[in-house]
Amino acid sequence: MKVLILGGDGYLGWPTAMYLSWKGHEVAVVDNYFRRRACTELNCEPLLAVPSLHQRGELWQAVSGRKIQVFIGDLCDYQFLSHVFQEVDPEGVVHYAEQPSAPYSMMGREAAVFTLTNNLVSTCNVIHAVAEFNPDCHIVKLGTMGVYGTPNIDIEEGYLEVEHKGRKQKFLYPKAPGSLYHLTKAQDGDMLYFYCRMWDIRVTDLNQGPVYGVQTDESGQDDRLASIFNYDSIFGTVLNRFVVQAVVGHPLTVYGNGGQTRGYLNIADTMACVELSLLQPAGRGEYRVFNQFVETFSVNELAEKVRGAGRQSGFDVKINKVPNPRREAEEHYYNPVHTNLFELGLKPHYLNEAVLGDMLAFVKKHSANINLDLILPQVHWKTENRCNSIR
Ligand code: USQ
Repeated sequence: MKVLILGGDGYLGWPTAMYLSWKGHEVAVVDNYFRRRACTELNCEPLLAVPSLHQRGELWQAVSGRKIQVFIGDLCDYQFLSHVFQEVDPEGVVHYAEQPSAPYSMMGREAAVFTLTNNLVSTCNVIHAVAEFNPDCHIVKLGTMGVYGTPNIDIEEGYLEVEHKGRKQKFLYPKAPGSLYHLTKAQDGDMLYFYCRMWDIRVTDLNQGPVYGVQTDESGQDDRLASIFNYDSIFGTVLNRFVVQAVVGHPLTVYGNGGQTRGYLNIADTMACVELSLLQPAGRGEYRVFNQFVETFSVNELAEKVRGAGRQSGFDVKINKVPNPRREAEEHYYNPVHTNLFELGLKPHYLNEAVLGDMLAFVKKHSANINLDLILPQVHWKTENRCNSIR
């Protein structure tokens, strides 16, 4: 299949490109280097420096014998996107090209406007490019479980059937996102659903939980192929951060009471879910939603798992509750349905001591690069608490 990966330089985009390329798909990647620029500007560089996207493509070709076509540019520029679309003529587009960090989106006005503009205009342009150049092309957009918030009822996969005054109707599941970033994912979902109804495009929205892990089968062949791995409080996801904190002997930063529960998945499962969705596409006019995670944990449970695995690997891991910089429920009901991807054939990886042991070993190998200043949270959701250095 000819696949265009938008955001192909990112934490998930690059491993997905290699995964699909290794599986025999014809892959092209696009990126505007937002993540690299933001890390440099905010001085929160990833654990290991990564070669440019062109260099990654060349390295991959040397290792695998397969070619990944590279385009550098901005999806908010429709002329650029049109050029890429015509050149690649994709059957499937994987849209990862959104500003992905909740704390970044809450840093201040400029970051908020950038997040809104980038995430919504890029999605709008992708929809228009599909409609203009190949209306049959399937859009697989990375969404987030965070669009649902933490309601006191079970979370269904995208839709909820409501009975009201004796009549029934299926609606998109109500959304209650907890950051501006998460809000843009609710808004882009609404936009895609709208164009499915108006123009009969095909869309799969993958409502993904926080991802953990760094190495995949493909990047394991050469560390220079590894994903961008952030452990700072802006771009790092919680389990990746805890593993780094364990290695440097910093107490694990549990925010608030630590009862916040989310659906987690291994980076390898993200790759598999994207391929399963591409190979079994949504129908014309269908807005299909999958809840993409494997198991749920509270932050406290994650911290205990890291402490246990850390002990096995010789690290003395301490846990410390820090005041929660976010506004989120710290104790809540959480029971999301997640059967669709399993029905499509997902063979999940579970979080266990071996997986954590591999992550600890990888981080230890690069531990000389860890900057302790990046561990504590810098961005506070309430404006009056916002940190001066970020404001
Ligand atoms: N947390 C801590 N300590 C930390 C970091 C985070 O207790 O040091 C807590 C947070 O308060 C939150 C939970 O861990 O309750 C998850 O935080 P996260 O930073 O791992 O995840 P989040 O900000 O929600 O965003 C990440 C990705 C985002 C994706 C989302 C899926 O950055 O792109 O959409 O996970 S979900 O969380 O399901 O919305």
